[in-house]
Amino acid sequence: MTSPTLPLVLSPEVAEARAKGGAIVALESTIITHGMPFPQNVETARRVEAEVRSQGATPATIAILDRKIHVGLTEAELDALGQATGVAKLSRADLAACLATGGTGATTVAATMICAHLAGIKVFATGGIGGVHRGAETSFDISADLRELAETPVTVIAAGAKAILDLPKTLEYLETLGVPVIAYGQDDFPAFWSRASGLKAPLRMDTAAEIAAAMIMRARLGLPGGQLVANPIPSTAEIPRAEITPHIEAALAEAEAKGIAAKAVTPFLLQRIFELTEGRSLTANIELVLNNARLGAAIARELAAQG
Ligand code: PSU
Ligand code: MN
Repeated sequence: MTSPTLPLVLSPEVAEARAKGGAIVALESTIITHGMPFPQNVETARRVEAEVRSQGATPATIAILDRKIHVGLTEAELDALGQATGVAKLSRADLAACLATGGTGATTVAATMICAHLAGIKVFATGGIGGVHRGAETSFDISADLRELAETPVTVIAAGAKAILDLPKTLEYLETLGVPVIAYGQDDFPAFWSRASGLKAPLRMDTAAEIAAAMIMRARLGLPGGQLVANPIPSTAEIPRAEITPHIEAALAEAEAKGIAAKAVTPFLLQRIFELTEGRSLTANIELVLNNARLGAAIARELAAQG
């Protein structure tokens, strides 16, 4: 299905779910192209989609192919994307240029939120969001994901922000932007590979129904923007903070020594931590994404029922 005004292509499954007012969960593609190695990236993307379906919702993986925003990818498209080299990492600033010039692009959290909103999708599950990088007071490296949460009405489920970031500054910045940060089922703001960050999240909710109700109320009040739901990694999959911290420090020092900057920072750090943990960080990453997909489906079902 193609809309006449927007370069938007919905997969048949997503188009059908939208027509019925069914629960839909958007999924990003940067995690596939820049966040995980092949073939685990494609396997994970498939498992995440299957998880969403098994929870009674429709998955919508988003990417830019052939001058169109694809919302819901075919098996062949997903496979090709997972193996392609030179795919652009698209944030808010890059989206229109990629569409206009015909490049292949993977959407980050910010760009996925924009595309999901254009497609009428209100819930998006991912791994971790971008945030305020350590040393941001000199580098100015603050992910565009944060401002997107303040502008675009999509609820994003993530396992917190990666511990490679400056988590206190990330929380401060989200507060400044007026973004609700909701820890799911615990008081602590989770730290991606670890359940706890030692920082209390501003808000806590224990059910998908409350999260959906808060989102509906936010829209009713005319407040722009979305919500960040910080869902802790399952305890069976977590890497305790003490264990991951030295690897994070090593990866950060290497990034600095090599002069890695801008968009390359997050993919570089993820890849180095994968190597330093001998793959454990990837196993944890996969489990937390699946966990977020489950909660995303539950929130999407509640929204479909309450909204
Ligand atoms: N979290 C992951 N893997 C990833 C990312 C986040 O577990 O690959 C990606 C997301 O697409 C996020 C982006 O939007 O990294 C943030 O990049 P930056 O820090 O350059 O804004
Ligand atoms: Mn950045």
